[in-house]
Amino acid sequence: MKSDNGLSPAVVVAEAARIAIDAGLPVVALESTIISHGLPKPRNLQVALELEDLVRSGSACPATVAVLDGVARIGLTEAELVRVASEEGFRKLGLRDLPAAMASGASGATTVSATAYLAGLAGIRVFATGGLGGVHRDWMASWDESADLEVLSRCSITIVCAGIKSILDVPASLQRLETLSVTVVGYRTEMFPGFYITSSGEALDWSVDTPDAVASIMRKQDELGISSALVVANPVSLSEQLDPSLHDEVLDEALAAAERGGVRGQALTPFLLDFMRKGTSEGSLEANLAAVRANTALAAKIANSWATTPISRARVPR
Ligand code: PSU
Ligand code: MN
Repeated sequence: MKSDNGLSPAVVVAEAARIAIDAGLPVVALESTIISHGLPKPRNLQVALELEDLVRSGSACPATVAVLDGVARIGLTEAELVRVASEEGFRKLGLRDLPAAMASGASGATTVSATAYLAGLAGIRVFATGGLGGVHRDWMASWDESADLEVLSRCSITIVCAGIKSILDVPASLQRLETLSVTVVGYRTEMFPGFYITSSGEALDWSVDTPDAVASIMRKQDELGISSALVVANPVSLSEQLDPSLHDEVLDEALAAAERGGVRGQALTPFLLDFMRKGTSEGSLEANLAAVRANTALAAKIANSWATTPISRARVPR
């Protein structure tokens, strides 16, 4: 059964987002796992609301994505954002989890993989997050590679991020993105960002300086019929990065603690992020937030460059 816009009734696009998408206005998708599993309560709710406001003040329509009571929602009300930020037992849903969660009426936050897929279904082309998932540092033994990477190889989405989370094996993750034919461009940088830190030390092949330049690449993807993601890697500023030596020191402790505790699978990334936050007296949290804010603001600019109806000719619906 399909509704008017061709989507299943279990996939609901909020009215403001639907109007904006249909009118070709700028829209930015936001993921919810960073809210439910990546940030501490109650700060996470403030951040969820702040990110949506940042998109609006960048003249674009925000659409945070989550699954609530078995319904995939693209665009949440404030009450729904409160559920994502505070409900106990809220699950973490990658793309493969969506059918099971929806069939059982479960609620959960969507990761980059699930968000990219659902945003694409709804016709949203631009998405902002903090740091992508990637290959974990013990990948040769654990085979733990985030589904984010493979899903980005088959979703037509432009994702603005501060690189790959530095708790991961960044060179291996970049190698996987190359194998998967995902285009990666630095935003005003020749070096791939390091999530909490400005540079990962890995060089990039391509760099752009303006939102219009990103939109030009998106148009070329379409002209070529390429339906994989475009990763726009936007580094956290030097003044807002986590001290790199503190980063390396605490990360070693975090990885050792995860190993000792046998933390694996979906729990590993949230465990490492939380360990980093505590071990850096919230320094990693501030760097993470600086990155997400900057990525969200840049995503709004890219959505404006991409939109067929510039915002000056129509107001963003609320
Ligand atoms: N960016 C952040 N914090 C996060 C995430 C991204 O700044 O918590 C989330 C995203 O939802 C991403 C997920 O998809 O972490 C990756 O989890 P895993 O490594 O288990 O695939
Ligand atoms: Mn994993």
